Amino acid sequence: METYTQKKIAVINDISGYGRCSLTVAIPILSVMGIQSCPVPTAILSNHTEFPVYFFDDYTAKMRDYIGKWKELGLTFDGISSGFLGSAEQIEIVLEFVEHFRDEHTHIFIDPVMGDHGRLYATYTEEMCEEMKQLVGYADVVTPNVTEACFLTGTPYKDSGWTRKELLNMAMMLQLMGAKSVVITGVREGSFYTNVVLEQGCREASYVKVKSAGNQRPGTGDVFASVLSGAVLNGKSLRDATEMAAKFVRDCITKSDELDIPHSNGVCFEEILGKLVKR
Ligand code: PXL
Repeated sequence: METYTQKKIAVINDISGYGRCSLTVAIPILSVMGIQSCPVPTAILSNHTEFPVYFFDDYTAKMRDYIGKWKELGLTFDGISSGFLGSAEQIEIVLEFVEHFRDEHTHIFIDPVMGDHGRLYATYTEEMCEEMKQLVGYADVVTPNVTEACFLTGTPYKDSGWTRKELLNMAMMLQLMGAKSVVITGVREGSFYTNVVLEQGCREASYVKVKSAGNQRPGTGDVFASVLSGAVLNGKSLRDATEMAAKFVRDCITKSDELDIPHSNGVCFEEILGKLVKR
């Protein structure tokens, strides 16, 4: 059994060469927060799928061999996070990974990257939705956006006009599916984005409101999930971690608009990464 004082997280996510999302966001953010990130690639893309064309190489067939070596080496992790998954079988692989590597201290972060603006991503199938419902049951923290929360709970989607009661109901449904704590991200409330935080054992949610700084962009969910997992591993409460993540995303959007970064290029988080440095 290894013993390290620095925290380590296995990051199960894709690598997209252009557009700033998934691993190209997670690794630098976790590093600057003082955490060792250990990627498990799920797919290799030339760029994310919100561009009109993309090359997509599914890594499912290789993942069990890749993970098998980690098992042989007896590696251990303080955290496991999963993001974009490219096939239904891959979701099974993540379930197996969690079953094998978790112990009573491991934090499991499941970001059910399925879609946005009421629609599933181009690569997402019905079968994957069903598998994802199971994976959510293993989460210590699940971080869906509103679209994903709707797909997971069978709730009709709407762009705006969510009541707190409706949001709390969705978060409770996700807990009934097995997730310990739930953070529903980026709910538009007037000129604010609200994040609904329902912690394990709580009957009431807390609502982390951050003034909107501009439109959400591709990859903001990945930035949010990375900061949140890093902050929780560094000992912050889920509410404080949510606030840190939401404010960092807001600042990324402000900076990207200031620098006139095209929408599809995501957020230029690199410019303000220093704000996350662990002191
Ligand atoms: O940001 C989520 C994400 C991750 N990975 C890939 C994506 C997207 C969103 O479009 O296409 C490949």
